[in-house]
Amino acid sequence: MSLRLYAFWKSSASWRVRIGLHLKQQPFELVPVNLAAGADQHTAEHAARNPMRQVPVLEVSPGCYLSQSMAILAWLDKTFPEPRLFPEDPLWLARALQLAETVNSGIQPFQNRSTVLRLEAHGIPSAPWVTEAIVAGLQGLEGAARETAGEWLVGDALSIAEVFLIPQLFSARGYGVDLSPYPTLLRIEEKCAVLPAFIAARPEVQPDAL
Ligand SMILES: N[C@@H](CCC(=O)N[C@@H](CS)C(=O)NCC(=O)O)C(=O)O
Repeated sequence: MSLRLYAFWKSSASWRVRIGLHLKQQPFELVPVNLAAGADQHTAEHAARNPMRQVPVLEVSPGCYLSQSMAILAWLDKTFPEPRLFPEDPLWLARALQLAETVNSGIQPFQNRSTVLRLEAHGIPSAPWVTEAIVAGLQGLEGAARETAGEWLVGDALSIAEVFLIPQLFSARGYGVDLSPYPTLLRIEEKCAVLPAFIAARPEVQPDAL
């Protein structure tokens, strides 16, 4: 199967999918979509792949495009079951989704480039607003993780919770957020940092890194 990933090196949602692909050891062709200077996400070609004009998009067969990192990761997990990222047990699955969704719907949309541009178009300085949203989200995430974590964020197995956590911590640092109040999240980040799949997915080693 030949997979093609449309992504931007700095995009946290693209980063999640890169982690998933590397964990599943699936080779893929990377097609950079420059969200910054080129605003490539707004071209007609990209809008045809994803009407939301966002990355990531995974082309799973010629002309068959998946968007939304959670949906892409769910497809990957069903298609390439090892290592499992969506726990089988209903309660553990709900816990993993709870943590991943805290990032996906509770933090990242507030820091997204289009949100920042919209705030600024309305004359609202974006940085303090985004930072507040990140801090509130990380507090929620740390609180939940203290309940669910074992060796990893959800019990003793790596899951989508880590896949969503790692890019979010990087974005938080970009906004100068103090991460010391989140020891559980930092402990897990340290464990992920030495795994080859997480290393290969880092933004600075992507071919389109500026
Ligand atoms: N929930 C979506 C979020 C996708 C998203 O927000 N992508 C950002 C980059 S991280 C994007 O493409 N932004 C384009 C823009 O803001 O113009 C997912 O998980 O895939």
